[in-house]
Parts: sequence; structure tokens; C-alpha cells
Amino acid sequence: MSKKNNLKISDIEIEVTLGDIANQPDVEAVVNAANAELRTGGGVAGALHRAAGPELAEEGRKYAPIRPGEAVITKGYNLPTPYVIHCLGPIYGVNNPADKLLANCYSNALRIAEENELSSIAFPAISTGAFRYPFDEASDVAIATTTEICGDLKHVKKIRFVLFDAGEKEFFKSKLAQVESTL
Ligand code: AR6
Repeated sequence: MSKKNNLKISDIEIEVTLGDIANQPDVEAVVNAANAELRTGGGVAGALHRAAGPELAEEGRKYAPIRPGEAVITKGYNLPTPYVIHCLGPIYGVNNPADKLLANCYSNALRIAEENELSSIAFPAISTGAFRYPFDEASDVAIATTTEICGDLKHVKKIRFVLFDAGEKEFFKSKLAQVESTL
């Protein structure tokens, strides 16, 4: 298994870290594993809304509801990150095809980051908590989608995956190392 926490594809750095998505002060956007109404919730959504303050949900109301796979951008308010890109992941076993909808989350978030000329973005493991997507399969989708898009990115230079559990981080790193071995 690779000991590295990062991988470079063209001039884009892909990183894996252990941490809290609400505390990523060195990126321009964090991604929310949102609910359709763009309200606060548990997990990632709870952490981001608590840290951002009520204005995050107020702005979100303008764009809600969103559908599985969709993404919208808001300001970050009291977060240390200027922007939040909210993605609604698929509920595993309910929203199908789950892999396509999950891939759409990553590609739409990166498209929005590009449109807003953002240089860095941090993702949580969308859908792998309350929405019960198996972590193994979800990490394959996350890594395949982002690495495939890298060649099209002009503004985004850093993509970070923020994992909440040390075992999941190691697992994600090993998946990234497999991709590196095919480059
Ligand atoms: N930072 C990074 N990762 C986290 C954090 C955090 N602060 N907290 C949890 N995780 P989830 P979903 C991990 O449930 O599955 C919400 O209530 C967590 O361990 O946040 O897309 C919304 O309101 C898991 O691996 O998102 C929605 O209704 C991953 O982040 C629904 O849950 C995603 O867990 C969305 O469910």
C-alpha cells in the first residue's frame, strides 16, 4: 500500500486527509453531503451548517429542492472556507442508478468550481453515512470520476478528500495508489 497521501495528475494534486470538512481553511470550497432542502442535518450537513450559521440555510432555501446528483453553490458565511458546494447524493438502494447519480455529484461539483474559477475543493465521502452507500463502492466512484475529469480542469488545482475515520482514510489511499499504478 502507498504511504503517500497525494497523487498528481497533470498539474492537479489529489489529496486524502483525515479531518473535519467544516475545518478546511486552506481550500476555496468545501462540498456538503446535503439533503434536498439544503437544510441542516446530521453528519457533514450538520457540521457545515453549525459552523456556517443560519445564513447558509437561508441562502440554500433559494435553490431547494435539489435532486440526487445535482449541486449548487452558496457562500460559506462563518466557515473558514469562502464557498460551499452542496451535493445531494443518492440514497443507496432507493435512488438509481446509484453509481451514476453519485458520479454526477462529483462531476457537477467540479464543474461549478470551474465555473467560479476556484482553485481548490474538499469533498467528504458523499452518501456513505446516512444514505448508506457502501464505502468501498463509493470510493471507487469518487476516485474514478475525479481522476477522469482532471484533464478538463483549468482552474481547480487541488482536490482533497476529507475522511472522518482513520481506516477509511487508509482504504481510500490504497484505492488512489491503485489508480497511480495505472498512470
Ligand atoms: N467531516 C468529514 N466527514 C464527515 C463529517 C465531518 N464533519 N461528519 C460525517 N462525516 P453523511 P450522506 C462522514 O451522513 O450519507 C445528513 O443528515 C461520514 O462518516 O454526512 O450523504 C443530510 O441532512 C460519512 O462517511 O452524508 C442528509 O439527509 C460521510 O461523511 C444525509 O445525511 C457522509 O455522511 C446525507 O447523507
